[in-house]
Amino acid sequence: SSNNLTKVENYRKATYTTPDPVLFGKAKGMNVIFVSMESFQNFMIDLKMPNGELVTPFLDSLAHDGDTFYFDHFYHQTGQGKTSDAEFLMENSLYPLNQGSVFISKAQNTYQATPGILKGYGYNSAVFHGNYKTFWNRNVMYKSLGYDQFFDASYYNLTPPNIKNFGMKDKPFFAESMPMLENLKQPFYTKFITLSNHFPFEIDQGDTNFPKGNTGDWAVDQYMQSAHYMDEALQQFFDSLKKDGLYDKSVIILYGDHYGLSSNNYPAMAKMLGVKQITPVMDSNLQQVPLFIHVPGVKGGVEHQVGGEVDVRPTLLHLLGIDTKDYIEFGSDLLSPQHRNWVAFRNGDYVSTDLIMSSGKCYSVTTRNLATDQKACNNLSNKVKNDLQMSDTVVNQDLLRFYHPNGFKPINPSDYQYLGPTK
Ligand code: GP9
Ligand code: MN
Repeated sequence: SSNNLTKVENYRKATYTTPDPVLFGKAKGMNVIFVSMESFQNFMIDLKMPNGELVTPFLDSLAHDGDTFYFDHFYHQTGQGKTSDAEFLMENSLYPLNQGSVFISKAQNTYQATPGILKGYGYNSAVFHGNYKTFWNRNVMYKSLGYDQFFDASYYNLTPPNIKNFGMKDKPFFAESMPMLENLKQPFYTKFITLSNHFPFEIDQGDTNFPKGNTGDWAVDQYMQSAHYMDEALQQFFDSLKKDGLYDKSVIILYGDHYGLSSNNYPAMAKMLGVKQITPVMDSNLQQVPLFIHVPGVKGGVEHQVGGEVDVRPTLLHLLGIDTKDYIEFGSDLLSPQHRNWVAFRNGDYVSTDLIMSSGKCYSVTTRNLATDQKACNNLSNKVKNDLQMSDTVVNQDLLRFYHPNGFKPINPSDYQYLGPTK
């Protein structure tokens, strides 16, 4: 109801994070290139094989080159919608649903997503993904988000040896995407969704020289190898962007969509990480996924603030010089000095600078033991639940139908058709 919308609007006004005045607009007019790194967790950054070799040397170099922002306390916030939940968080700054996939159950809603917002600034938008368009109901949802084009599996050469598991392997995926990317009208807003590092993390012989791990847990061992393959594919993608000049004109954002290894793998992971067992606090830490943001001409560095996928939208829009105060969103600009110091997980758990709620139990960040200040835990718990609930109200009641941000032209899904390549 409009009553509920007013409540949400007031909440939103009270939680809005003002942008950093120095960084605001530093990427104005630039292209945007998102890369969703399948199942890629943050503990992999700087991880070495027993022989001392880095597992993901390219991403490690981004983390330390000083030109890229690398967020090392950044968390996924996905639920059952996995990759699609991460996409939803990133582009709407709303939480996904408690159950099922919001891409499937709420694709007919009204959204004010980043592709739609950027349309008003002359941007053209496209998604690249080596699986078929109906997976996760993307072909329906992307219309509601305002995506102009969707280069799905039908645009790629899906014959062996290019395919594995869900679709295109990352190396041929990026290689075949380049001409399509280069043909887009600029400025563009694009998203590349990788696939190779998906469970069961299998890599064909000859696709990389990198060995499997040797923990004895096949999933963990293959994860090392397939993450390395993805790392090589990303390096190849960056090289192509540098060669064709897009690198200097584009904000590049890479993020791990959600965890890849689960509690089934914790015994082997404990061995690998050199600890007795994976505690609830460590389980919470393992929900960290890396986030990288490269802005041409802007110095980066390692950023330790606690944040999550919901926070990326305001961070990006502020870099592009678009103030988010008129939009209903639940994130907080990661690069703002006023960035909020907690992140909500979909199940009501959370992490803040001081506290960790893991499986409903509250721990202290400093001692890593059960927290003594129960009141502080409960306070934050209530804040987190309220944040999730407010977002759920927006999504479940389709409240953005009634909301009209200044200067935003409503998205009409029937304006879009993803017909496939013209043969
Ligand atoms: C499939 C890809 C993987 O298109 O997005 O999906 P996931 O299982 O990670 O959600
Ligand atoms: Mn995924």
